[in-house]
This record gives sequence, C-alpha cells and structure tokens, in this order.
Amino acid sequence: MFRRQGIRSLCCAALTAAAVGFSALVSAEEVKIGFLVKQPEEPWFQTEWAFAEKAAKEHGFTLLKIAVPDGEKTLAAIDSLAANGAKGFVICPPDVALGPAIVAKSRFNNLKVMAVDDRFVDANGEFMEEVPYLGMAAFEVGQKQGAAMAEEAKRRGWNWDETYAVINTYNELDTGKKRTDGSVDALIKAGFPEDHILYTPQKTLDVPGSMNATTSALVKLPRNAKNLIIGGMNDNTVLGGVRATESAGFSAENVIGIGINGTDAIGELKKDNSGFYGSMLPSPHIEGYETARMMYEWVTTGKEPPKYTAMDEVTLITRDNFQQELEKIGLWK
Ligand code: FCA
Repeated sequence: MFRRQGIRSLCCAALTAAAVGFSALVSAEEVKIGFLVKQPEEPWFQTEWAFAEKAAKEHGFTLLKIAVPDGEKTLAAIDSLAANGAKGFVICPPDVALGPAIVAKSRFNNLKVMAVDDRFVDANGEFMEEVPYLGMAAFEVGQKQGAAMAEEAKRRGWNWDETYAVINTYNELDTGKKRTDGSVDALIKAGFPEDHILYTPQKTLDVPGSMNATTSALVKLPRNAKNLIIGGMNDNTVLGGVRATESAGFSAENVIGIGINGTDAIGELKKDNSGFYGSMLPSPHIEGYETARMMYEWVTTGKEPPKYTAMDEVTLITRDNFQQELEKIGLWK
C-alpha cells in the first residue's frame, strides 16, 4: 500500500514536472505579428509602427514591419510572414481592392488579418465587413477640418465673394472621399458658397500629386479670387496644394490649408509662416498600439478584434499649439 502510493506520487511529480516544462516551452515560444503599411515614407505610418513596436515590447511579442507599396509586394510579404512563423498581421493596403487577394493568401497561410486606416473592398466595391477594421471616422473628421477652415476664414474677415476653395480629391479611397465630402459639407454649413468650390482629382496620393491637382484648378479661378481655402484627405494632399498656391503668387495670409494626420505637417508647422495653417491630429499612436495589441490577443487567446472601430477624436494643431499637443501624446521629437 505504502509502496503503491509512493509510486503514484512519484508519477504525479514526474507528470507535473513535464507539464511545467511543456508550459515553459509554450510560453517561451516567440509570437510574431506583422505590420504592413502602404507608404512607409509618411510619418503617419512611421508613428503607427513606432507605437505598434511599443505594444510589442510591453506585451512581449515580435513585430515584423514590412513596407507594401504595391500588390505584388503585399502578397509576397504575406508568404514571407508565414515562412517566418508569424501568426497574424495588421495591414494598411496599397490598394483596398486587394482585399479578397489578401484574405485568400492569409487563409492559405493560416494567418489572421486585420485592416487599419484603409478598409478592404470586395470585387463589387463593397466593404469586406468580415475583416476586422480600425480607422478614422472619416466624414466626421472631414467635417471638423471644414469647420476649422471656415472659422479661420471668418477670423481673418474674409469676404466669401472673393474666396474660393480648392479641394484635392482622391475618391478611389473611401476614407479619402468621406473626408473631403465631410469637409465640404461643413464649409457649406458655415455659409461658404457652393459654386466657389473647385474639386480636383489627384493621380497619386503624395505631395507632387496634390501640387499638380491644385495647379490645374488654380488656372480655372476667376480674376477676383483673392483668398483660397485648400482641402484634401491628409497632410500631403494639402501640402502640395499650398505649394501650388505659392508658385501661383498667393501669399500666406490669403491661403488657409488645413490637413489631416498632423504627423506629416510637423516640418511645415516649424516654419514661421505659410499658407498651411494647421492639421487635424487624430490618434496614430492609439491606432498603431491598439491594432498590434488586438492582433496579439487574437492569435494568443482567440479573441477576435471588433469588426469595426472608428476613431473620431481630432485636435486642430497650428503653429500656436502643435508642440504642446504633440508632446501630450508622446509624439514630439
Ligand atoms: C490613409 C491615408 C494616410 C492616413 C490614414 C489614416 O491611409 O493615406 O495618410 O491619413 O488614412
């Protein structure tokens, strides 16, 4: 009897030791998460990466940051993530229509996928609602941008008769269209004359793209156009527009450009003055951190991120407050 019990407790001890050893092995297994972005040159995405990295350090996983400027690179990146043992990834795709291909490739490789900023669409142009997404409440943020532009124009005592708005559009991207639609909606609500709004499409989503778009609109302005409002879906789409107004001879006091992102306007706001008045700063730090953390939680506990999360908090940063506002969220370098 005594002997049997002795054997039993020996067995138990051995089993416990094995279990502890096994769980130590499991917990020591490195969790790898990818974070793929379409435009790594934009400080917006660098900021998301930096805060995703912070989440990785705090939660103990490895972040694999990959630039995916086109479809080919995107699909190759997913294969390489799988080959490297990643379990899932967050992505801002170079083209939202790649959604079905990205999902198919991820399934094939047994990887979980979540979209950030730019939401996947299917072959019919409908949102792929089954893919978790976190991004900006685009129309509302655009409205705040438009309201801020109208308010500054009023503060400067501008007469609407001699004021025109040039809106650089990028309607291929839903978040882009909604932002400029929201902006125009707010301008009109503030009394801005609808027939003084010129829409001009951008071919590319960068400073040269917006500079070209605005330049082609400026030549259509009537002779009495004295003051200009420059709009667009992010900082780069407004920065190029402002550059175009400078080339056309408009001085800073006659131009109000307000971007969206904040992160990509820091260099511009450090200049004493320019037609680039300010930017609507959302929460790139939270977006980067939270999406990476949610993906980590998904692959380690099975808890799927919410299908749709919209971030609507924005702060207008101008030359007067940008340093304090960026410091508040740990974005001042
Ligand atoms: C899009 C834009 C980025 C940023 C992001 C939130 O991806 O291209 O500049 O505004 O949405």
